[in-house]
Amino acid sequence: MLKDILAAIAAVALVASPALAQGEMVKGEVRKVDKAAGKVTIKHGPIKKLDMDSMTMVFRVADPAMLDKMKPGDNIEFEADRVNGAITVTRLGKGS
Ligand SMILES: [Cu+2]
Repeated sequence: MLKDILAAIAAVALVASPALAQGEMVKGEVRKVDKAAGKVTIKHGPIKKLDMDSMTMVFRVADPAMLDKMKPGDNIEFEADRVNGAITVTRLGKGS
């Protein structure tokens, strides 16, 4: 019983720990939001894991609700990854 509780607490701590849960955060500026297509254009900084330099490009979003939190001109921090071959915003940082 106590062991189960400790295991549950450890699991929560693991998820909540930014150092472990967080991937590479990228800084960017929103240029265009296309809700109909589920896409956003971002002028982004370098993304090491995708071997990308700074550029302006179109991203898909993992969750359409993310588009409601972005508007042109916003400075955001986000995480991007390749999902089914498409470069996708997988997470928005705090304050985005
Ligand atoms: Cu890019």
